[in-house]
Amino acid sequence: MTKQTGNYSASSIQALEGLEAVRRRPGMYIGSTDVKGLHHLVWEVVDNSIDEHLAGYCTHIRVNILPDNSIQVEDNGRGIPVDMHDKLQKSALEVVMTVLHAGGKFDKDSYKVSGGLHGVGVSCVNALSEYVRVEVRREGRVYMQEYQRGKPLGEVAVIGESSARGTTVRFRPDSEIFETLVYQFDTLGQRLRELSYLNSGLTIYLTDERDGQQREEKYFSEGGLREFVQYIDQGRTPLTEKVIYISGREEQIDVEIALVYNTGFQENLLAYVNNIYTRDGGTHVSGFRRALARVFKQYGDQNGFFSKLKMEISGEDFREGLTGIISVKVPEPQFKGQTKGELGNSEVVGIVSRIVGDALMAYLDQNPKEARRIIDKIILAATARHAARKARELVQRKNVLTGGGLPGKLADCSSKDPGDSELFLVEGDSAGGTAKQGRNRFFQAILPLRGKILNVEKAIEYKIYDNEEIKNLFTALGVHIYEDEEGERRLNLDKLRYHKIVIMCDADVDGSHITTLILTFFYRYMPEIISNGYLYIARPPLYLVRKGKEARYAWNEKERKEIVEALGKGREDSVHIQRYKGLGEMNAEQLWETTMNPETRTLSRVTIEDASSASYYFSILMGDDVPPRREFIETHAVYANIDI
Ligand code: 0RA
Repeated sequence: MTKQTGNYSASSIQALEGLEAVRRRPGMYIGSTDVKGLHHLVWEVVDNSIDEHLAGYCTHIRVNILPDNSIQVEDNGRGIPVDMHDKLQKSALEVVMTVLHAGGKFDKDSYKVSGGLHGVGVSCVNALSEYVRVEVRREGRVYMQEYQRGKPLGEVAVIGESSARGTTVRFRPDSEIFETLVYQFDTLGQRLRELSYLNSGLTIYLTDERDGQQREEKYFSEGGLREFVQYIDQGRTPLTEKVIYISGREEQIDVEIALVYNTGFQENLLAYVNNIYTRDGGTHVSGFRRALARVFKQYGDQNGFFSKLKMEISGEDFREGLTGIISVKVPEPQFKGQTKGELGNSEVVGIVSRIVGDALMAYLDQNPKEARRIIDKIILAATARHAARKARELVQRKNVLTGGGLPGKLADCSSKDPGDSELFLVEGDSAGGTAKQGRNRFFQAILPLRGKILNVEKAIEYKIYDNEEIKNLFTALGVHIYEDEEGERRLNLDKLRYHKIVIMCDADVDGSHITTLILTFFYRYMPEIISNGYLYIARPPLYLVRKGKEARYAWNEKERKEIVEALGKGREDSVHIQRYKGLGEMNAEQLWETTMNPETRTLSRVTIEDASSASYYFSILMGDDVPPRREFIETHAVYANIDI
């Protein structure tokens, strides 16, 4: 990155809004007040330190989880300015900390935009914290100010001298605001590792100082994206030795890309804009795909490699077994879409496409052996896609011939109106049996799924249609896949038989693993089911609390405590508490009452965002070492927040 010129002074800070608004509607600023929002506070502060790195000033960041779940972020950047603010007659430090959007980030000339998605500023963190202490080392001195719920506890004070530079922000999230105050080391570590790959040369430490949980990790990457792509692809077999690395800059937009091809069949593209993961891609991804297809097509044609191929090649064929990281830095990013996970800036398509096109063509010319291997893989992909189409058509035609016979394992409902009908996908035959007894057979159908269904992230498409469970799913749902004019796979929903499809698995690690597998399947092969809002996750209760004849269910710790309070006057030993580990521990009546009855159950609707996270974690974690993956899935089991 180039160093920013243009001196920053207090006068370029614009005062916009008070912090009261943030406390009144925290969700508007940090998304939510659950565990995700809690972690968002850390990203707000760390983003500022990363900005300092991007501007060429910061080399080290330390993030500490303190014993009381406070967070401390320390960097060696320039330090927040401390000069007097002309209009407000206050120290710039106080303005940055207490005025919303005063980070100077609205002022393009004086500050590099890093976030765009986050980027609500450290003042938000201040507003949502019980206590904040900020220390600035700048121009030989150490400055300090403290705050309570956003309000200064005193003036900015000089508390010492130092030749070092930088900022230290310590904050304790407000228990009046957040539903949980407990930080997760792994969540912080995952993102900080990602940030170290995206910002090579930057050293980040994460330290847990909580009682009994003391540990420290260091994240540093010399090779940046080259190492990141290898990290993600570990556990897969590479097709070529070297990572293909591309970088360039045009019209103030930096483009950096690292690619490897493996012998697998999935495309794994992670795309970032200003260090933020863009789950829905956007113009940077379009530009990349366009160049990839164009260059390989041209190279293959010029060398006559495609001459024997009978079928046409589609865009997807160039990306089978491709793992890639795309990172662009855009001064004024525009994010689109419902979750703002898609880059909208149209000028980026051409820029990325040109940079990738030139670099890739040069790579192919200089590495004919690798080029040939990738071309062979593309030919194989095109051939396999045709085989998959045949296999699919075979399965789908068979259904038509047998009069659309439904799978034997399906206990169908009697209603034929999809709008009323629900299909429960139940883990295992035994829970499936209980669900069959407990259901309302008029509108609820049960399809038991055996154990772990095929891990579709690792399977080639035509094999999918050999899999009994998956065939059953297609026929039970009444949907079929076809290819549109551009050769992209689409799902025909005209004959969809249920408008609620409910994944019902145990509330334990294996259960969430299976849920994640099923989500990934829908995400990869039936995204239309998710985007139409037809996919749900059932939420079985975690506890049954009993006292005499009275029995109540609890879905979380808080409810359990409330029930113990109500039934047993707060004494755990005066009530009987049963912890449900699996659906199998409930009888049919209990399962109906807690998990299936529309009047009393809790269902979470799955969003594309949930499913794409499931798939993202799989793509990162589907190496061959099972234990860390299990642990991760346990802490990150994906559930939507919408209760219905
Ligand atoms: C406003 C302006 C400048 C830097 C910062 C804020 C800043 C904020 C944070 C928060 C954590 N670490 C930080 N480091 C810097 C620009 C400073 C200048 O031009 O001298």
